Amino acid sequence: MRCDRIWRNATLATLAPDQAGLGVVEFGLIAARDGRIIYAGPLAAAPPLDAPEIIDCEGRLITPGLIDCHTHLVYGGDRADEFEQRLEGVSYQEIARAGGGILATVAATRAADEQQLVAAALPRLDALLAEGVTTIEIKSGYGLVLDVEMRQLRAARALMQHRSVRVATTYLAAHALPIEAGGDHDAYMTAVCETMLPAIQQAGLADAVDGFCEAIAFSTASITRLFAAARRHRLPVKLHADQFSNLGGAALAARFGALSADHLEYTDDDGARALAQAGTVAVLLPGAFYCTRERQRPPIDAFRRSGTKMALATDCNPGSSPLTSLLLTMNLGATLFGLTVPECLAGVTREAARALGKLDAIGTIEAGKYCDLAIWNVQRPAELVYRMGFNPLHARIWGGQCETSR
Ligand code: DI6
Ligand code: FE
Repeated sequence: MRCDRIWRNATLATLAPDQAGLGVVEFGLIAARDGRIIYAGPLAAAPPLDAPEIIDCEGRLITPGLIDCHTHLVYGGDRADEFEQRLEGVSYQEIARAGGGILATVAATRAADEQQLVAAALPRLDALLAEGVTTIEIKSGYGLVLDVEMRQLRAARALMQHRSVRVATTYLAAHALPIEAGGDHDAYMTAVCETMLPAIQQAGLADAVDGFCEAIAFSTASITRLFAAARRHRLPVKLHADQFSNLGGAALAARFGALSADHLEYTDDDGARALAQAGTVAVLLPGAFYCTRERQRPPIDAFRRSGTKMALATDCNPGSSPLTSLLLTMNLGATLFGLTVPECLAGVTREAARALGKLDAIGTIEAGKYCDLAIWNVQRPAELVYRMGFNPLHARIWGGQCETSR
């Protein structure tokens, strides 16, 4: 069989769903053609293969390329000043109620043009890519008016012209109520459902729609209107749910067959069961938990009991999670939430792909999928989770193309 490139002499963590645990293959081999995997498995079981380039991995570990399935990577300004206020004892919610928080970033984002948004996002993206990320989800939500929301989404898509990365965009329609709405959530939601969402869908700028269901943001009634509009326009939904209180966000997301419900610190057993039944992925965001010094942990045991799939993401945003490391995110997931090593690794690969509705194309090392890989200078998968602030990436492979080894 002809192919473009072969990686041999590697330990594979394929994450294939039909294999136990991480799907580890010793003495493994991966062959790629036209950007896709055509064989992945034991050397001994490989068909005859013929490639112009054969790479000896010298026993290194290969995982699927990492996927960050929840970020707000594109925004203007920063919120280091609020970080200092929080150190003085002011809470994240107090800052938001006083007109800071998300609205501070909205002002800075509105003041930036598309090029400036791209330029500001690139160093954050590069930090993620340096750790083997090959796909990233990016939300809007810091414009809150049509032209700026579109600008953010276009900037997110433009990142694909600058770097070899797959970007999934999400229209975060209900993030915060803009000041000019004068406190009228209903009128704002009417503008979203009747004007903004249809225009963004028409322009093909969003792969999904998201909202922030919380006392400091939008009620379940508002989110229900948003999700109904998304359904009319055939866009899948996701939800920031149950982060600071239990408004029943998980159950609401499940009712609409959401791709994911994210945060979930205050989700109860019923919410967990609803997610499992709907096949909605629980996206856990330990960076936000850590930065807001939350005490209530998401109900991991209830998720395990109900069979809810769990993903892990950075939530990279300027306020509650200025985090640009998926390796550290795995460590936080293990240490703060008690996730196991296989749960952490599945959370940034297979389950993250599922949370984006892209499991057919990415997230595991299986024939037919894009050849997006991370090659690591480690022997055991646990080494990717237990360290803090250490990056053992050897090479990042995107669409079958090698990037320079370090
Ligand atoms: N994701 C969000 O959208 C908000 N919280 C979270 O975890 C906050 C974003 C922000 O503070 O800018
Ligand atoms: Fe978020």
